[in-house]
Amino acid sequence: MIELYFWATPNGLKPRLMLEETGLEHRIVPVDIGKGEQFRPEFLAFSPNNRIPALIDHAPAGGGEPVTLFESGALLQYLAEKTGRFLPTDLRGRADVMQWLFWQVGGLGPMAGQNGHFRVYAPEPVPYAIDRYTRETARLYGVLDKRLADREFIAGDYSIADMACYPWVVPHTAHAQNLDDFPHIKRWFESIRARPATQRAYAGGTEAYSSRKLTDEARAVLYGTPTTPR
Ligand SMILES: N[C@@H](CCC(=O)N[C@@H](CS)C(=O)NCC(=O)O)C(=O)O
Repeated sequence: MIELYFWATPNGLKPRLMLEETGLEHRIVPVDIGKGEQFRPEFLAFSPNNRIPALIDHAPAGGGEPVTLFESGALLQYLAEKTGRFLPTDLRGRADVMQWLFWQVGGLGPMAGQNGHFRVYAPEPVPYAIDRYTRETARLYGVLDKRLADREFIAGDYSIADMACYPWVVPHTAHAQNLDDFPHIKRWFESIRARPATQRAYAGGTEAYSSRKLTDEARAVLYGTPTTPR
């Protein structure tokens, strides 16, 4: 049995997609990051970066102690290796998927994340930051669009690279990106959105596990204003 420590954010939804695609038996453990549950000692004991998603596999391959993991890219890779799915085993195919997985966790995720932060959550408008992260998000969309121009998915068949990127393209409107400007992303996005596993992940992922409105308390918890109870 796998426990996924989850909140319905783009990073949380990456392993959720993978669990739905593979059908691995799992249990969702909510971590309300708006309430500061990511700072609970029992969570920090295996997820020391105080962020979701994280995972505990109580039945790892070969037996033994449970495996604990944090960082969404590491979760996706682990689940792919556990199931033998969505990550090729040949040298070139695997390297291709892994470079795009790293591109997402090191680029698209953080840049789109800052884009969203300065647009939605910053306590005061910072035009330079909004401009900087909007342009950087657009640049990365351009890279992805070019990549998808002559292939169905990012690297070979549908893979963990696609599952890493998709949840960060879902909020494209909030990040001031128009998919009409990126026709290859648009086609890829629609095809992933139509997958039954994607439908299940989002149907079961966004209502019960999201902070509907960011309260001052949640803002303080998440962004470390002086009232943060750390
Ligand atoms: N690099 C991490 C980023 C994870 C991350 O930023 N998680 C956010 C939600 S999307 C979080 O848990 N934030 C809580 C906090 O900042 O305290 C990953 O890919 O897993």
